[in-house]
Amino acid sequence: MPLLRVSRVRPASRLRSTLSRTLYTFPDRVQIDPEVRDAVNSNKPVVALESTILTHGIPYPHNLALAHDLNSIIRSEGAVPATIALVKGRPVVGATDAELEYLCSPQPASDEKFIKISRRDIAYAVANGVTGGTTIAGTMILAHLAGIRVFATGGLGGVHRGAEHTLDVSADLEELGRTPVAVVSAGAKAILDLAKTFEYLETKGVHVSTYGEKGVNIPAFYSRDSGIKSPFNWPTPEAAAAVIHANSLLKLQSGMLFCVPPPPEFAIPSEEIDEAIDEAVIAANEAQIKGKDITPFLLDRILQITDGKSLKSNIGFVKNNIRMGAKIAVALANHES
Ligand code: PSU
Ligand code: MN
Repeated sequence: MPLLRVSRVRPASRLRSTLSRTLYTFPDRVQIDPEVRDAVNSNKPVVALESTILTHGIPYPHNLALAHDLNSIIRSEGAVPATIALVKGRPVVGATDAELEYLCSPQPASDEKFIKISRRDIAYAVANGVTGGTTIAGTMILAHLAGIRVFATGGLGGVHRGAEHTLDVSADLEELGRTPVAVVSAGAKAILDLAKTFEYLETKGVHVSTYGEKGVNIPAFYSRDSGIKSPFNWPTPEAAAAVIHANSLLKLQSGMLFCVPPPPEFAIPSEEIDEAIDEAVIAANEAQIKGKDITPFLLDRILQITDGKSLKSNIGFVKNNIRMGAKIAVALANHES
C-alpha cells in the first residue's frame, strides 16, 4: 500500500536530480548536449546510444549512415537521442554531428586511433585525453550519471564460449547487475555462450524480458529464437515502461534487459548463421585473439564469411531496437507525468 502513495511523488525525477549532480556540476569536464539536459530535467523521453558499435562494430561508411539514421528514428518517435562516447578524454552525452563523423572515421587496422571503453577504461581515458567508443557497460555508466534511463543498441556482450577456461565474461553483465538503466537489444550476441550468459544475468538479479506475448523465447542477435526461455515478456512498450518505473521506485539499482527479436526480414536463420559463427570462433582461436579484441574480430569475420549479409541484418535490427527503445522512453515519460 505505501508503495502506491510513493509512486505519486514521481521518485524517478528526484532520483535523477541527485545522481545528475555528478555530471552536471563539471561542465568543463563533461559535455552534455543542452537539448538532452533539458529533456532529462523536464522528464521528456531520451534514448542513449552507445558508440563501440560505431568505432569497433560496424565498418565505415555504414557506421556514420547508421548513426544519423538512429538519431532520426528516435526523433520521429518523439524522443531525444543521446549518443555517448569519450572524445579526447571528455565524456560526451549527446554527440554532435561533427563528433559522430570523427568517431566513425575509418581507423588504420594496425594502429587503432580509438579504444573500446568499458568500465575499467573510463578513468584512464579521461585522465589521458583518449577518444573511444563506449561499450554497453561504459554507456550505461554515463547514461546513468546523466539521468538517462533508457538505452537502445544491437546486442549485449556476455559469457564467451569456452569461458570455463578463459573466464572471458563481458563487463556488460556486471554493469547490468549494478546500474539501473534499461537496455533494449536483440538479446546477447550469438557469438557467445547464450545459455551461460542468461544464467549469469539471473545470478546478478537482472530483469530479462522479451518483446511479444507470453512464451516468446529470448532472441539470438541475428536470429529470432535462441531456444532459451525468456523469464518474462513485454507485449507493449507501456508494459516495459511500467517495469522501469517500478525498478526506480524500489531503488533496486539493477539494470534491465528488454530483448527485441529481429524482424523476420532482417533475421538470419540460426542454422545458417551458426556455421559462420563456428568458423569465426575457430579462426579467433587459431589467431589467438583475446580479451576485448575478440568481439570486433568475430563480427568482422562473420561479415566476411556471410559476404555482408550479417552486416545488413545487424543494421536492420539495430534500427528496429532503437525504434522500440524510443517507444519505451516515450511510454515511460507518459507513465510518470
Ligand atoms: N553489438 C554489436 N556490435 C558491437 C557490440 C555489440 O552489434 O560492437 C559491442 C558492444 O559495445 C558491447 C561490446 O558492449 O561489443 C562487448 O564487448 P566485450 O565482449 O569485449 O565486453
Ligand atoms: Mn571480454
